[in-house]
Amino acid sequence: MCKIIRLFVISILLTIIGHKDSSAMTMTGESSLKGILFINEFMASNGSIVVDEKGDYDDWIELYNAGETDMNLGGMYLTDNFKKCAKWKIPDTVITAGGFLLFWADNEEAEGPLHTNFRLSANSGENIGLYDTEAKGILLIDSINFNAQRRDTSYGRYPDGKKSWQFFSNPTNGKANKADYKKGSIKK
Ligand SMILES: [Ca+2]
Ligand SMILES: [Ca+2]
Ligand SMILES: [Ca+2]
Repeated sequence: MCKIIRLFVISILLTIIGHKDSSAMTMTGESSLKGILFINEFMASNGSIVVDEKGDYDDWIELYNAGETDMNLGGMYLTDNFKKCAKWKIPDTVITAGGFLLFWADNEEAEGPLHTNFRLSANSGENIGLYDTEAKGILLIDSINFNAQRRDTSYGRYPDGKKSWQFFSNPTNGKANKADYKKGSIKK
């Protein structure tokens, strides 16, 4: 929904200013950060794994910066609803090159800067979307549509930043994802 409206606006703008060279713009509706910044792991049913600053076992989302430079995420957006891309604006916070950053999806923004205004649904599954800043058109950086989730089990990419997703009985909040089985025995 957001994407279609944005592309429409961009095409109007290009028409108005007579701009023929669109190389500087991402006409596919995807951010230039796609493939660099990832939704890497999340947990929608945290019963006993990790607590936030207030001692709550809340849902969490881990981002991964596969790039070679530190990145300020300030102004980017996280959402659990693809029709509301700009649901929660990430405050000024840096994710280091090759680093991980954890957000609490607890709908308790008063608890700190990294607490979103939504939770994740473990029963029916839901969406997570990461979008670029308003100045960059709120273009899609990464997204995941997930099904029902298991208690105390996270779901994430393995290896970090790659296409394949799997459940982890040993969640790695804020750290590199670790497969449950031994390395070398991965079935493709
Ligand atoms: Ca909390
Ligand atoms: Ca939700
Ligand atoms: Ca992890």
